[in-house]
Amino acid sequence: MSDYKRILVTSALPYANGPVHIGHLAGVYVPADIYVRYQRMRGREVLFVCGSDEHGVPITIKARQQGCTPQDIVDKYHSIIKKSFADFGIDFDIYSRTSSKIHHETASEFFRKLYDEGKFIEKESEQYYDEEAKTFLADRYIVGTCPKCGNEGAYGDQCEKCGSTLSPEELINPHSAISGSPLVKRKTKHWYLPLDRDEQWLRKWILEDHKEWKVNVYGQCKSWLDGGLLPRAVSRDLDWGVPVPVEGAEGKVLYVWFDAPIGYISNTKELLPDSWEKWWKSEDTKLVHFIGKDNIVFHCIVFPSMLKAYGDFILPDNVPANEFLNLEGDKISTSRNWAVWLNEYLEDFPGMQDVLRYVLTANAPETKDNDFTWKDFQTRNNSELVAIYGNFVNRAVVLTHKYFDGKVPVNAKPEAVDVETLAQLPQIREAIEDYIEHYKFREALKEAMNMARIGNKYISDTEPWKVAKTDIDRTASILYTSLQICANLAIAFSPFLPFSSAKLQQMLCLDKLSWDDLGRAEIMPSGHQIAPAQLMFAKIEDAQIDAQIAKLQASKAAHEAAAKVSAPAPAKAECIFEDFEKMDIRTATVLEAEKVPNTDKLLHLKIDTGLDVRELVSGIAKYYTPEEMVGKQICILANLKPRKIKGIVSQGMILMAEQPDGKMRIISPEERLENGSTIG
Ligand code: B3M
Ligand code: ZN
Repeated sequence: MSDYKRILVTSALPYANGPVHIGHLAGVYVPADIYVRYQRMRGREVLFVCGSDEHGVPITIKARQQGCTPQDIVDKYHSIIKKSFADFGIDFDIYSRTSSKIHHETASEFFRKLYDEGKFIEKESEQYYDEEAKTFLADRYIVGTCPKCGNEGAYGDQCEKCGSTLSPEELINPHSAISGSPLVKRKTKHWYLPLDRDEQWLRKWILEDHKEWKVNVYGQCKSWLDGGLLPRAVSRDLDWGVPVPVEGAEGKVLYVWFDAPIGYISNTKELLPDSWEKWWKSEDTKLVHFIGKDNIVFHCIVFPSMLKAYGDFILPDNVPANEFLNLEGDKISTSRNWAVWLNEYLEDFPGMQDVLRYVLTANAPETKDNDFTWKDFQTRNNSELVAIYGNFVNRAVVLTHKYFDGKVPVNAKPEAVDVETLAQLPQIREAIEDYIEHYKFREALKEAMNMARIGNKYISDTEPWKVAKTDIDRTASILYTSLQICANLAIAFSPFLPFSSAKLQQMLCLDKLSWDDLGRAEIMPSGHQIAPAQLMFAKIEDAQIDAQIAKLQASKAAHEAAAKVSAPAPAKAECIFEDFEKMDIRTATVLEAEKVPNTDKLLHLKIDTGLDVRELVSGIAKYYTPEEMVGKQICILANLKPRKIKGIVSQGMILMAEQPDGKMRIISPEERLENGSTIG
């Protein structure tokens, strides 16, 4: 902190196309909030900026799916996300959004300055185009069959079924997701940020000057830099986003990863129109970006390169990115609904924000991916928060009321054990500070919990309830010491568990918690009145945990059932050529067709097989009307033993292709052949 005057903290702008889940909270927002609360308590000038990221292709896809506008989508999720953050005490100075006017202006001006100064390169490239919908297609808008797993709904960038990363070229039968039409390529012009030109200074700035960055962050940057940087397109052919402010760029917007980080700047500007520049342009501001690991390259390489190209801006001092949090051993996934959504958590565990904050910090994916399990959640609540922290505070406060009318007693008979116990507090303070300054929030929280452990052990060992029978002066000293530890706990936990600290502060009737008091042995003077005990943490019963696990299992089962419906039929047992040869398969043409009365699946057809004219019944009425069938060339199994169906003798069977979900299409030769042509 030494040579900085103020700290600007940003946390990744969540996409406004869904609510936030525990993975977001654990990876980004809780650590950022702990850091900010701590710095504020130390009296430092801090600004904590965030907002919704409201552009990008997935938002437009969701809008299309739901038959509404992208603005409708972002309006909905912006408010859900904003509320979740407020509910969990994530204490932003501003939470704004990138569809705001000020953001559009700021991002647009940013681009324009770089453009005017010739900082971009312009390039024409060939992009996929949908001639029917008259629009260029982002990779997400291209669908086809996955070459790896056969999923027919794979996207041009990824197959969500098997998880493979794809490019549109790899898809089998790629077509537009908008109109279904085949793809054509068209020339289009875009602007690129020539990152290759920045390689030199980026290497020095990161690899030499920021060796202190977290190993996961440093390592990822190093591998990007070692791999060589390429120019990156900063515009897209899309109609949702910040329009490219250049003549002739109609139908083009800034790439979402170009405008989103500028959102940090526009949100600061929105909050502080007159003084935002001191936060972004003066060397004595320390800029820290809290993000998840998938955002590292954008914050460590692309955004710094944009800022440097613009000039005047400071670069981040640190980018403490976290790894991912898994859930019950599985990757958190929105599409599979494998997640704990914050809004749902609060419905099931009202008022228990701090429990989640605690568990997510204690188990934070700081150096590697970590797993959240409901059992661990229950254990940490019951055997740490309830049994240690809550239990200690409760005993100290209840006994103070019992023996001393709720007044901090006089420290009448101190002993070595009290002095030794209190002597540990300043050491813990130092450790917490050191850990937080180095973004090691799990360790810092462990220290705070150790303080509670020390208090709990102290009160158990000294047994003031027993001592009271014979030596009330000694009881007074024990409770005096215990209450001072309680006050220390309220401070130490406050960045991590703000709601519980506020409760404890109220119980102890402390006006304000000040970090400067942490470690002190006489925060509350003798005679200071405290309030009655309140429950700090409640035990979580097995039934509550079982219900959560059942909820997840149900969502997994639903997902698997859905997947089964669309899985291809299993392969049949091997057969020999002679088996196949037995079948007389040939072409035929439908002469007449009508519905079979009183059924909704069957059509009654008269067909010309080249050998004869015959009748058959086929279960295709759901997929073809009689009128559509007349004149169609089909393929039939001609020697199938005749069967009577609804009173009609059906002589043969039409060959159909059936998709896993039941959709059917007739099979016919690529071009019309004579009726009776054999198939084999
Ligand atoms: N919207 C969040 C994400 O990747 C992305 C962050 C932008 S930060 C400028 O989930
Ligand atoms: Zn696949």
